[in-house]
Amino acid sequence: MENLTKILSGLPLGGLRFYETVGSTNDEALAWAADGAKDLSLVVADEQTLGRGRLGRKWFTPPGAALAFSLIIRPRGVERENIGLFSGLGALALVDALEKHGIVAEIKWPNDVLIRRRKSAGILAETVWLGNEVDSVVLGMGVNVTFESVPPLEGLNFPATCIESEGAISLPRFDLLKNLLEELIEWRPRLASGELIQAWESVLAFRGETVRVWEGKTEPITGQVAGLETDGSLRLRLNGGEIRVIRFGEVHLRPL
Ligand code: BT5
Repeated sequence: MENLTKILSGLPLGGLRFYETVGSTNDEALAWAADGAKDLSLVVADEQTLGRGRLGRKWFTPPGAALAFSLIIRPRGVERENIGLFSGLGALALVDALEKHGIVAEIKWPNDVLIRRRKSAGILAETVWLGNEVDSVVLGMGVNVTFESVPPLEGLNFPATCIESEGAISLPRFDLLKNLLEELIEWRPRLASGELIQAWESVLAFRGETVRVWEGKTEPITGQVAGLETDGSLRLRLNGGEIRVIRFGEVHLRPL
């Protein structure tokens, strides 16, 4: 914790809580948000025993191997109408931070960061509502750093990797966290500017390639990844050339 506090000391965090072991940093952050946490309060864990993905899926975070954190954001101004862009903001911040360390990464829509087409990070953004108003967004991110962080093959719905496998043996995870948060804080004022969407689109995985997308339990739609809408929805070009917009929700995307 001392080391982490020191590394993050230059950042304008609202607060910092570190756990050696926790169920889920998102759960801790949701509880803290309900308890009045300030904007940019951060929950970090060394190990998660109940790490969550979307739709109740599990996220694997063994001790000492990964980055697992949740950032509490109190949206203000135009951010309030653009909360759907926060997971893209997190993904882009990670891609930019990795680039600084010479690692090329891409964003698999909607919420994964891939290195060499394998999943190295997942994002779970959860919104706390007060009536019709957004109270806070909890931006949870799990990043695989060392070999031990990569889950066993069985139970994986997409191939996984970690930063260490990609040649960055000497990238300490809390330094990466600092870089990621710096990028995120720098991008945040441009959340709704169109610039973020442009940057996100430029690192979109499978761009121009044919993929299959499942929305809920329906039959998959096949099309080419054409880009993003201004709200972060995915544009898919169908066989006839027509564009189909896929919104966030219960979606899965796979290369063909
Ligand atoms: C995600 O869900 O990718 C979002 C993961 C968010 C995790 C962070 S960690 C900090 C914070 N606290 C939490 O409790 N959660 C957030 P989804 O797209 O549903 O992908 C989940 C699927 O990814 C699982 O069903 C597995 O197949 C696979 N998976 C699980 N752990 C993995 C890992 N460490 N690396 C790669 N794939 C993994």
